[in-house]
Amino acid sequence: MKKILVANRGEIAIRVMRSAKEMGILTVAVFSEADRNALHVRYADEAICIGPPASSQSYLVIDKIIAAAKSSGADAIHPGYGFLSENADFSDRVVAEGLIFIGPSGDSMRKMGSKLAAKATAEELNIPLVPGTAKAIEDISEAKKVAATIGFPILIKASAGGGGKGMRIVGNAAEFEEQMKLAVSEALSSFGDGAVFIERYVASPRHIEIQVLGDTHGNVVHLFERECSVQRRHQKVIEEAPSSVLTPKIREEMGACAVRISKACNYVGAGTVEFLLDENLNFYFLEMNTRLQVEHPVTEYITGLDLVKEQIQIARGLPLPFKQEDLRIQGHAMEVRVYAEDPANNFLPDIGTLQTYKIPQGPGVRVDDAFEEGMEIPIYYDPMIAKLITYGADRAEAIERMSRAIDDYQITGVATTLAFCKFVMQHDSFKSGNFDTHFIKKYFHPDVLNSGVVSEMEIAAMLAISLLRKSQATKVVDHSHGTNNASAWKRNRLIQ
Ligand code: MV4
Repeated sequence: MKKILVANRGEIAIRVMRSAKEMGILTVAVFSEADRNALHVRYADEAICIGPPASSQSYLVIDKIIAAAKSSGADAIHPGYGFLSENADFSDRVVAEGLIFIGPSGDSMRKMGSKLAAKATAEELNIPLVPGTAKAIEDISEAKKVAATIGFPILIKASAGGGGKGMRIVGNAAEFEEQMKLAVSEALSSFGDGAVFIERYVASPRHIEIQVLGDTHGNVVHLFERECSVQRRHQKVIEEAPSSVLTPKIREEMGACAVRISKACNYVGAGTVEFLLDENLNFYFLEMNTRLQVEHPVTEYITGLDLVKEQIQIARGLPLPFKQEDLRIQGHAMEVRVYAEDPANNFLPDIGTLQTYKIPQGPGVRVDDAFEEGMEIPIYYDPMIAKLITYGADRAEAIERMSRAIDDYQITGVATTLAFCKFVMQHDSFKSGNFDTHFIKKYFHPDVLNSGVVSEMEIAAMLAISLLRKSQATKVVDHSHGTNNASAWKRNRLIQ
């Protein structure tokens, strides 16, 4: 493998290219017309325009990606996450064209792409599942009986869905039939597949996922877990590794289940097996994601591995260079996703120019981004500006470092979720590790972003300083030593 085309954009395209460069492999970027000046284009050894801004006319068009690979002489394609990364036909096509797909086969993707098929595989392997129907529901009265034995509330899920799409909670038997019909028609129109199934509704779950790596020789290891329970409308906000609640025994059991299900679908490359964990620490298999995930850096921090390099070596046909017993968790890592969204305004995406953009630095701080000061956030794609990842000897240090890094992050020109992430880091429930997937719904209200940040006394002090400054025109030194929650750079901006 001498040249990799990265079929993606933004931070993940750059992330992949960095590892390729370190391995002496050339890189090819593809870009839409909206991304002409994007950093992934500048970072690559060469770049090819693949069409108009809409991803349906550029980043999602298999023929254009293949043509770009051919014309650039790339011998491999890395799909990143999102876009074509979990498209089984794309994986097959890349291989059929004589190129290397850095990821699993189309067959593995298909086996895990259907939730019902994945659950059936898990059941055969004695992997715990949430009680429910094992097959698509065809007979509503039959399903109603199953629901009654499981007990309400139950959850209806679409087999072709994922990430929470097409889910419906049903509180009692009276609502069941109507909700069922709605779920089927929604599944049909959204996914072209009306298959739905039901599960007992786990009321206060945590979302724990296990990272796996499989090679082409049948070896599979797990790289422990990530906890992603802090989510907003199925969009992950905070991720960490390890989870603060797993015991070594449960970790080992979940890891073994993840390895078994990966082996069952002949998994090759980096993948993630998702579980729900209930209050009694019972875990249940949910689904498998057949790609490198957004939150992979927290796993890199605690294992010391470079997951993209591992993906590349696996795609080259090399056996995994370590065994399960060689792997250890070291320290604790935390990741927050910085979005151009306004937490004070129902997280509405905010577009605009990054007037100020200065990233935090220092020990244990990593920023995966694809922006520079003065750049615009394009409207066509995901509004994620960056991933901010911190590492510490333990969870408390990772959190303290994250709070500091958030304070040091300087972004003006667009609203961001940074202050919201700081709120989470400072919350007692989060700090104590006592939280579930309802954390944001339970604790977050836009008002919390303002309370305590600037007191009346501080406003009076700022006013006094600013008046003094005007009259003396000399530099004012701030001696408040962070007595409020705003970082010094923000306070000074207020003063000016
Ligand atoms: C559940 C559940 C409760 N009970 N299944 C949401 C995403 C999809 N992968 C599965 N999801 C859930 N499945 C049962 N039987 C609750 C969720 C869920 C959730 C899961 C993980 C992280 C955040 C979540 C937020 C809401 C619901």
